[in-house]
Amino acid sequence: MPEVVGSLDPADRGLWDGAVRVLLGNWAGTYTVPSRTLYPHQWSWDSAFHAIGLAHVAPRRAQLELESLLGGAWSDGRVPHIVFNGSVPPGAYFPGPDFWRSPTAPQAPLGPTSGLVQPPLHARAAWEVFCADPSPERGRSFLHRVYPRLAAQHTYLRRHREVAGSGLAAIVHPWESGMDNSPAWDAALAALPAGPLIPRGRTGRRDLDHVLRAERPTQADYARYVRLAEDYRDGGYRDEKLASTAGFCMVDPLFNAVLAWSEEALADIATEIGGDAADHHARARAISVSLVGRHLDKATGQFLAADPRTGALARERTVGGLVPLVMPGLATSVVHGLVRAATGPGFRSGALTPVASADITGPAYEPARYWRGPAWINTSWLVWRGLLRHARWRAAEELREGMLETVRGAGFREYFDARTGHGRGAQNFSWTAALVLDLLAHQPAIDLTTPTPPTLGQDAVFSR
Ligand code: 2M8
Repeated sequence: MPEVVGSLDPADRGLWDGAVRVLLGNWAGTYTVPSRTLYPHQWSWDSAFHAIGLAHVAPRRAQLELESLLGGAWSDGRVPHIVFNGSVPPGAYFPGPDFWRSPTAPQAPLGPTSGLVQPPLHARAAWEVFCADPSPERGRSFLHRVYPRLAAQHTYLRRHREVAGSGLAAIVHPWESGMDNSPAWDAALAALPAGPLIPRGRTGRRDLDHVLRAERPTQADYARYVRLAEDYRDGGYRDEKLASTAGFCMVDPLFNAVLAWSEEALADIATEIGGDAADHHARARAISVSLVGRHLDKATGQFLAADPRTGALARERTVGGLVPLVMPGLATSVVHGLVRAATGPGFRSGALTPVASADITGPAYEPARYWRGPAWINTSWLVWRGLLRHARWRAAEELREGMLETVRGAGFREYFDARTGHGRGAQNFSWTAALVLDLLAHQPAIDLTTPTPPTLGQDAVFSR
């Protein structure tokens, strides 16, 4: 039994056990499905979150989760956003393996995968899995195995997605952001030709069989997603056209902040296994400098997405603009602005709530619809880690408690109404469960009932 479990109070012990049950129920042999019904395959950044949670209860499973995903990597280094499970009926998820036709792409592996990517959290997850492993030898041999593939994942982003020497990586589809129908993509999507509507049913959308229509992307959005994915597929999943004006191309603050954070983790991994960390540190810093230079909106203190071809910033404020808190090298004034935005009325409806996915006070806010307002545990967790990084103990503890309170009230749902805490989307959702384990494993740095936070070093918070 992990040490932390003994120190939990009985209510949290129940929450811990519930989270473990969800992860056991969703375990598929070498990885965890995000949801048995809605997402019956392996998803890329989901597996990184799963591994971070599993590390506290089943270190070997945490390793397997990451290694099975990396086993689906393409020869150009890209880690696909979905690795399909051949034993799941092909029509169970749309767009399924037949749609992506990955075996026809020369860079793809033998097994069916998608050709898109997702936020590269994997090196960070690998490092956390190593740190939590009670057997340093087993952990180190895991790092030796995964380092080359993690480094190749970053090389793919640098070689094929980098925006002119900035260190920043562009995404070519909203699915690559992980925040599929975020308002940040509205203008870019509206400028694209609409594809045919996708029917619901055996050959079309399956999500609406499992989740309320009002909680999922609209038909119009879906038609554009599918059209864009088809175009990328029909172009052989090549990225040379990134500089052309056709298609979707955006620089997402969340994606790049996670890239910088993972690049730092690659530096730690390289050091641990006797490699050279200097390049990784330099890249992490370069991403941070470019993101601050080009994407920081000084008026609101938060980061905005932009089309790198025109430099035009998307005006919509979303949780993605707060996640740069995890990056290295931020000036105090930048941290200050981010903390103000992350704790203000745009993203928190009360002290003890998670972070809304889109500005609650903004015109695009929709309380129930997917990434257009509901609070998600994974993005809230990223903001929480950012707050810890910058020693904002009280704000971090309020957010940690807000996430836990929301899950205590509504269960391990996929997302939650940011104002009422009402559960939305899939039930028994894996990353919610995994990250609850991580939240519970971190004992609070402060007691919220004390008026002034004590000064603690960051190491004290992360000691286990
Ligand atoms: C959601 O995205 C998929 C497409 O990739 C979908 O809606 O069908 C997003 O929330 C994404 O971030 C997540 O990785 C995936 C699986 O949980 O579901």
